[in-house]
Amino acid sequence: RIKCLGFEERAKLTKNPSGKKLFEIMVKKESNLCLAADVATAAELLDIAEKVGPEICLLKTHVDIFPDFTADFGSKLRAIAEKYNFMIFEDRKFADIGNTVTMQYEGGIFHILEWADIVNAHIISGPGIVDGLKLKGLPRGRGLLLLAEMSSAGNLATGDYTAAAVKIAEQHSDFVIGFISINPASWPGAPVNPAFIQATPGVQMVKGGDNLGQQYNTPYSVIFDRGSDIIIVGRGIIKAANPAEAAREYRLQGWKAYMAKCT
Ligand code: S5P
Repeated sequence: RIKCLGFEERAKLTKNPSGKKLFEIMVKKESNLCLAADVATAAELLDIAEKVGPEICLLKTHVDIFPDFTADFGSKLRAIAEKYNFMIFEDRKFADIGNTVTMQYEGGIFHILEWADIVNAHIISGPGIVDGLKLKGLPRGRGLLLLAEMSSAGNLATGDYTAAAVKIAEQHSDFVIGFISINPASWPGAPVNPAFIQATPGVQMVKGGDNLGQQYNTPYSVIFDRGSDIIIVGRGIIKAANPAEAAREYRLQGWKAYMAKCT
């Protein structure tokens, strides 16, 4: 096994301020846990952010699911993120041409650029999508994750598509901070540049899935076997009887797997 660089060293390799801050928070909080806060309302999101805040390095939102979204949502969430020292990732999955995504990123009702440290994008439309998002995001110190793989059954983000995501990331390493990935240890030429962070959805305490194609692996298999850095956990935490307790358990499992790999 190739010796693994710690998050502390990797913070120094990234060229993007949000990527650097994320690595630093992970070290400080001993957390490689991202909460996928897919709750029903903005009010519930702010509530769960308060409860789970101490356990997470990153909070992932799907802001377009909230019926009660208001213009002050971003500043309220940012205040909680400051208080507990986590970053905010809007899982917007931009997919259009460069010019269109600049408007989707900045405008509309949600003004994602104003409050999200990190967003993500598909590369289906080619590298122009990164140029577009970068035009708005980089001056604000924001970062971008590229979807190199997906967790759902039958998805098409495999092989050459995954390799293309890595190539685009390398060409924009000032703005791209890493990938949404499933098994980066299996990519050709792995491990990829350690400046890039790997974040993996489809995580629960037991392997399995839901009835709409989601596929789950355990924190240990994701971090230790599959070479990821961050576990993204949604229903494993938000549907638990005690989300704060569940988040703590995921944080400990995720961190233990990182320690087993890197020390
Ligand atoms: O390939 C993917 C990419 C993402 S970002 N598969 C995913 O499941 N996600 C997101 O991760 C998804 O949108 C959801 O917010 C979260 C997984 O939630 P869970 O409840 O299945 O843990």
